[in-house]
Amino acid sequence: SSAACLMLSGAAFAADGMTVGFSQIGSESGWRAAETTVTQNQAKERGIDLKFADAQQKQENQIKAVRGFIAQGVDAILIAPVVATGWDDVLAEAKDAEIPVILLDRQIDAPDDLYLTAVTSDQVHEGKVAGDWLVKDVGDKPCKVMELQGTTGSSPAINRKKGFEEAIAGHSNITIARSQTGDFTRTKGKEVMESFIKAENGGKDICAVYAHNDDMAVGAIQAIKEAGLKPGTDIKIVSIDAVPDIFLAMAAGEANATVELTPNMAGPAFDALAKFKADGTLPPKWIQTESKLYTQADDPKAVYESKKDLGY
Ligand code: GZL
Repeated sequence: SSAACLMLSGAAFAADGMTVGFSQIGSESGWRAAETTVTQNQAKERGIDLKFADAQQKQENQIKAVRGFIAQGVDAILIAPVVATGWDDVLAEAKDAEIPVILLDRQIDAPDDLYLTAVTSDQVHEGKVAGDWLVKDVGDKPCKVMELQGTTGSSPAINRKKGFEEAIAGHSNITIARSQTGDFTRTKGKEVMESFIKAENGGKDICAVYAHNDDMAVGAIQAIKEAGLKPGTDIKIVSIDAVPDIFLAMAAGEANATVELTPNMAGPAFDALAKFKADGTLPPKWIQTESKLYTQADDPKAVYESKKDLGY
């Protein structure tokens, strides 16, 4: 009917010609770089003019960027919030300006009327999947785990820790003996792992590494090898993101498991935005993306090939 096609064209129209500001955290990890690439491609495909701002990991730069987007009068704002707190004021300013805000890949502690929706994975579940894999792998053998946490105060760091601890709670033979932030980067992940190795009898007392993202796991793998130990066999490696390089490590027997995080948060975000702009439909406050466990049994070489050109 004409109403229906008006509606459809309305939806399409709402996406075309929109200007959207995107406050991105930075490029701390391969996954983050892929999210940026995918978001830019999704915007292009939809005729959206994307204004991109890189915050170099600083919340104050994100807040500045959002204020700039409000001043420009953009149609909508995407934010990947580096930490979970401190957003209420700037989001209230966006609300007053009637500019919808969508959160990508991380949640915040703020009233949910301050944003249209949050497109994220279930980060507690990710930690649980990682922990469940280790529980199955070690059985009732004593296992000292080194935890490399994500950025302090970020929702993934808080939630992935929570989920992993839930998984190992009923297994007293598995303990998190040391836990420190590696800020989601390879460099810091390697540095922190070097200190853990020094503190744990040259690494001989370490059974496993749980890294909140693959980039820190890759750094830890380098540190383990430089200490003369075999990652993947002497020390098991489990992490999250499923970036291409973790599959290279798996194919070499140097990593054991990862939980996939799609870099395409923008697709669902732009769909929700187009509908909201077209007919005022309010999306759910949380649009959840899938999580999938990959291990060495999942043809890591083929998975690497399928992911290597996606912008990581
Ligand atoms: C999680 C996302 C995390 C990735 C890291 O949703 O915010 O940030 O797991 C990235 O690789 O740094």
